[in-house]
Amino acid sequence: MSAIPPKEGWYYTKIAKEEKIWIGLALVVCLGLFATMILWHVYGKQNPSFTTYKTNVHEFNALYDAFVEKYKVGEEHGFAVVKPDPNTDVFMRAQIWRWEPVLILKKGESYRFHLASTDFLHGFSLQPINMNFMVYPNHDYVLTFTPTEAGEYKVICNEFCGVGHHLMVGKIVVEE
Ligand SMILES: [Cu+2]
Repeated sequence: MSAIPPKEGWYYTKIAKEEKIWIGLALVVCLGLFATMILWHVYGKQNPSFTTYKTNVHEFNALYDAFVEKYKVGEEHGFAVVKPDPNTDVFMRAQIWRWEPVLILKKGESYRFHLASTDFLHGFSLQPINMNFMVYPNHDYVLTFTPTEAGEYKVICNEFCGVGHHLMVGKIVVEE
């Protein structure tokens, strides 16, 4: 409750001309930003479209395990190194505090990526090209992905997820 109540009927007083101009300008800026959001999604390169499916930890882990078993070529620092065939489904799992597996992909080939978290909210951030996706638990984010440059890429988590957040670094290698 206010110690200085406004005058009775203040709500129905007319808006001053200057205030109307400000409201108009603010509306134009809002609509401009809204249009930019759509244009950025279509023409920007950081947030391509993806499809999201409902899943659960059990279901995703089963798909993930089958994927790793089928295409595993080695191990590195306790991570499975997986080299999937082009034009296949690729699974990447986020959990405290790791992105797995280490992926080896072929330049110019297309892959259907599945991203999911099995515990908390994580952020998939592919560096240094700066592609970013939110990864929620119980959701499978599917995007078709064609690496266009060979090299070694880092996958870092860009959503703070606890004490080991800074250690959550995965690896994708793109071969010629
Ligand atoms: Cu994190």
